[in-house]
Amino acid sequence: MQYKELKQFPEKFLWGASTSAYQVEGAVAEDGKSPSIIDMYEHPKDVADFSVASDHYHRYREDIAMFAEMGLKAYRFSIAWTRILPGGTGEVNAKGLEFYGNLIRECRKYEIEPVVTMYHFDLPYCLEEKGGWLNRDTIDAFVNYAKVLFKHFGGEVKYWLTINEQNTMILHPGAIGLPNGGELPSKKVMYQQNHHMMLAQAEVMKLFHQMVPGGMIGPALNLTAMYPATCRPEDAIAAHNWEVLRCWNFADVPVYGWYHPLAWEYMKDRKIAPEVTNGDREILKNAKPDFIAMNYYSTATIAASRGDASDVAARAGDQQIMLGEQGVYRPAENEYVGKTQYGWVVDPVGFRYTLRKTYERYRLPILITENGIGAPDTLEEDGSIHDAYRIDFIREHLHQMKLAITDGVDMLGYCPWAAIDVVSTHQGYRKRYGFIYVDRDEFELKELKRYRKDSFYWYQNVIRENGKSL
Ligand code: BGP
Repeated sequence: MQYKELKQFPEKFLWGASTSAYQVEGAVAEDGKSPSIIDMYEHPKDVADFSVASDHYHRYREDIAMFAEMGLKAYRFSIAWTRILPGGTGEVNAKGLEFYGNLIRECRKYEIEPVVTMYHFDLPYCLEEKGGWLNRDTIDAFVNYAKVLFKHFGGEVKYWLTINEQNTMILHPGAIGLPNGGELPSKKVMYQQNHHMMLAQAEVMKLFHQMVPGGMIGPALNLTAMYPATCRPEDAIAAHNWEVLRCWNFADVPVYGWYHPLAWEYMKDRKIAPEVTNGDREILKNAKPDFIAMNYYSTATIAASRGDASDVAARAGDQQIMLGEQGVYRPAENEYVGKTQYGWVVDPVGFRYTLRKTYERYRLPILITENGIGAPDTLEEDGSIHDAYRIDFIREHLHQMKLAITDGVDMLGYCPWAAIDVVSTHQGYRKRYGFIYVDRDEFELKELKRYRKDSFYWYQNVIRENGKSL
């Protein structure tokens, strides 16, 4: 659709930026925090671990002052479950409450809306030892954790995200690492874990609406529209297969209260459907999100399966690299889009396409909770960082978002990845995303000084003019 005039961004649009606890905070063993599964990973030897990260735990005041200078209206961060409840459940750690209370108040001081992710990959390790998400007790533990958060912060935080990228955790378990020496669980096990996460999420959304009237809560999913590799009907079916299994199956459950019908049949056929206990359907039916949070990085292009082992790529993938599945789909190349140096497809038009599809399916407002480009930025001698590629990337995505708004998609805000440089799970500090540069190398911490990148000033201007000239 072409328009004579584009709509403008809404008045109260949440111009923000994101981080997650384990990637930004550091201080992994301070003030009573217990280890999470992330802390127990075997990291690739050439990648920094997360023990100091960007030292946000000690420097959040300085960081939030810079976010305020950039003009952020929202800051999306995650709370580390292991700081609040070091035992996973049970005793509350006052120091943990104090840290996030301070962080929230610091945001409020500058009229920055805190957007809180309750769980961003970092399950308490003590719960993992008891079976993690395969153990139904973890559902109760998550609900109990949520109760603590809503009680203490429900009055000060309006926007909440339940679980970050449940679809990445389930479909690309290796992409976020595994506990020490861990082996990849079977699909049957993964879909059972998924079911328990879904139940936990539903219970938490219901609880939230009782405890935080006027607040808004939703799942944060990694959504990626799929293109068929050609107009061959079999390619279109394969693209649909994978879009359903990778994306819609994870959003249908919180919104409609049950699995996507195609995904359910797929799981049953392969004997990987979860065991459903009496009462589970009720729990899923009785909860609803207020919005959909979307992490968008790329689209993917999909061809029909050949039905043999060649459908599955030999290399290990990450969350944006599609691997293929025999009898379901195989990944294909798309000559119309670019790629980052890490092989992630760059597709701003695909962003509009994904927004349209998501809104069409769910008719709920959408909050972008991640979008961005990873690159090895260079700190110049004069303290500048010329990240024109990041400005181009975000500008083009924002323009497409404006078109989506004009198409009629209800957008709440845009929180790209990342507010400040954070550790990338696979590439450490060699792959940066922030508007603010953190001066540290993979293993040399230096002074962790902060520098404003060119994109910092550019985004500041976008926010100042509420995206008018995009
Ligand atoms: C998303 C995760 C983020 C972040 C981002 C960039 O999937 O939710 O936590 O890691 O991807 O990923 P990477 O650092 O692997 O480039």
